[in-house]
Amino acid sequence: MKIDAITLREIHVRLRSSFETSFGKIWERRILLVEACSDGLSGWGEVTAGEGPFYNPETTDTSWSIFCGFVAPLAMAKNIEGPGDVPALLAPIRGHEMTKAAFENALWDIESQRRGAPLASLLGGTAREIACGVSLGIQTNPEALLSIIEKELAAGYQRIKIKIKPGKDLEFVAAVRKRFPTVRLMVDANSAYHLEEAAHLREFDAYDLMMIEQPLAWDDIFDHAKLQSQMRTAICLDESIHNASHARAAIELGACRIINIKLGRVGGHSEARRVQEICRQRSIPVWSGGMLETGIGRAHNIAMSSLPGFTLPGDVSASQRYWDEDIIEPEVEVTPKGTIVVPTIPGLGYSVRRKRIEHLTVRQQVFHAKNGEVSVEGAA
Ligand code: OSB
Ligand code: MG
Repeated sequence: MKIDAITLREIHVRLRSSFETSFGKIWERRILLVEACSDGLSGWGEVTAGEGPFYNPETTDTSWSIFCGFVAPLAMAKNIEGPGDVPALLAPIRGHEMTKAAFENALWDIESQRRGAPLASLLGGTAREIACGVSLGIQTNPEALLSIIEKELAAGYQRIKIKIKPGKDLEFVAAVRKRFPTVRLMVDANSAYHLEEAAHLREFDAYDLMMIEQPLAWDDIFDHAKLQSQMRTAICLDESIHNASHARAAIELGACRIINIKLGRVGGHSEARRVQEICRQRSIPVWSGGMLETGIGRAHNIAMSSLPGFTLPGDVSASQRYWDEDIIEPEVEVTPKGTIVVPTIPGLGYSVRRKRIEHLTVRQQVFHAKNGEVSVEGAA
């Protein structure tokens, strides 16, 4: 697989409604897209980093810098067999998983077209549809949250996740449980609590939650194990799991009973499959998280979610919940029973709306490989 060119773009897109987590509120997204070209085929990946270093250390700007300075030059320096070789190729770059994932995933898109096989089956996926849930940002009051939940349940979504933080937690959960006694419900704290608050966190045990996601520090595993031993509700790790060895450590220490796999956070499809496999061998259910992606990142999440072991509804939902107009067509839609049908055509399974992407682009850089030399075009 010879890489002829790579284009890195930054697009600006506005969310249909603001999204608030324990680390802040956002409305406008600055997203990097990677397009790789090989043998006349083009493949796409999305960097899932946030605008600021609040979920993990990566940001749109650090990703731009690492991609241009290190990922693109390494990627074009050597001939690789296929996308499965990318983790080893990029291993000298420590961290920056989301930046590396965008490149590796673009090559999976190409590989899937080259082989004429749908991306999902190329990865080993078998599910024909995936189960969908929604992730709801922190609301001003429980009433506002209840009316949003009513709407999402009417649309068919199979489980509700609500964001929590100290002061905006039990009261909201209690209100939701009272109004919707049987709904599949979970909470996501995005690292807003400390082990010293274990007694407070134990109060969540009264609400029959599927799980509490990432209650403690973003880089912790050990304290989560201590907390899990003190509460009945299953802990699900998100931020703490960057690779398969973290997943193994967390499971063996008893730090979680469920893992949220995010394709960007673990560095791409290859590592996501390894995490999935480790969890499957140990009967730990997994599900796909989301990072407010455009259709390109979403299409990759859908393919990943078709792997065995993705037995719980994920945060992968319809394009319409995020954007007035997505950058793929058709847009991602959810069936009345709350599923997304996994595409069966080669590649991403959706076509990329190049004109729209060009319209949204604020900067781009193109890397060309010619006779073993890399030439660069565009403004940084
Ligand atoms: O923790 O899962 C998270 C969004 C941004 C950063 C972190 C998270 C989220 C979400 C949104 O929960 C999921 C989505 O709808 O894409
Ligand atoms: Mg989370």
